[in-house]
Amino acid sequence: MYLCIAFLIYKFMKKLKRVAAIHDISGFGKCSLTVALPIISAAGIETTVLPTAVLSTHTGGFTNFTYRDLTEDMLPVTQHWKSLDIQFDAIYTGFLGSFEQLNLVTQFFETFKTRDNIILVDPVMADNGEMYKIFSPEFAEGMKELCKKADIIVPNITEASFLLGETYKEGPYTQEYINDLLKKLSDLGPEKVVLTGVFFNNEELGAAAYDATKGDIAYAFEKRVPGYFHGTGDVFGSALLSAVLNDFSLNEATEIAVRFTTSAIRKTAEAGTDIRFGVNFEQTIPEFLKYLRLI
Ligand code: PXL
Repeated sequence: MYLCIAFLIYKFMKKLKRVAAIHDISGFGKCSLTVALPIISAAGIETTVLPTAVLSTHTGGFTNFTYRDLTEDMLPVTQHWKSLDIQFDAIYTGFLGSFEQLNLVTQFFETFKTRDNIILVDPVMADNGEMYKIFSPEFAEGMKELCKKADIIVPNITEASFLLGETYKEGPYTQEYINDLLKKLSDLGPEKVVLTGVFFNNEELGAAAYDATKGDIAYAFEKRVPGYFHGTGDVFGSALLSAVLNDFSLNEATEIAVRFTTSAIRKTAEAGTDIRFGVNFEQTIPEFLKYLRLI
């Protein structure tokens, strides 16, 4: 009898999954780890962090920021975690500051990748047709190598163009153009590609998802909120991964991530917050948990 009850409790209790999040910490201006850690944790997933650098602010629109590079710590952290036999259900990488960090992340993948876990790479390096100031165009080649090792990648259209060595095109886009980008990105290696910043008209903005295992392409849109907001790619990536690890399909996860990110952007725009400060994802978390059917 007791054994039976114990078995039922075990069967219906959800296993606590664990993510390794490899990004920088930008102290002010919500992005990277200050976004990934709270969002993924709120979604009921343990979030282990490997900080790649500590900055006073992110690099988008601020000047004179401090930058403490943590490259030297990355291999010892990897080795320590390996010695503890820690396992991860997903590895999530974002902003990486150098070729050396790309190599160290590759070693992290080789150390912790299993048949069952997921590698999600957000190739953070560019937006609005341009590389971020601190990166050279050659960096895109290194990021492309990292993307080849991922199961899921989440580039924006500028990053997709750099990864494919193509000229960036301004939107609105056609479905043919987006589908072609998705397939070419997947041909690099990842089975799943979610492209952000997709729009077919000026009223709506969203993402497109391609799952090569199913040959399936889906789009998710919300009403566009005018303006450019920092850190939204990290909010999107964290939400997408949270939904995938809560057993939603890629298409459902994309829809959840688009709704959550847009809602956070809308609140920020309504409050008139400086766009460099990041978006109000905090007060959007209750909504997010409803989308995830956790509450
Ligand atoms: O949100 C992407 C990001 C992450 N980390 C740092 C950044 C940026 C984008 O500018 O500067 C340090």
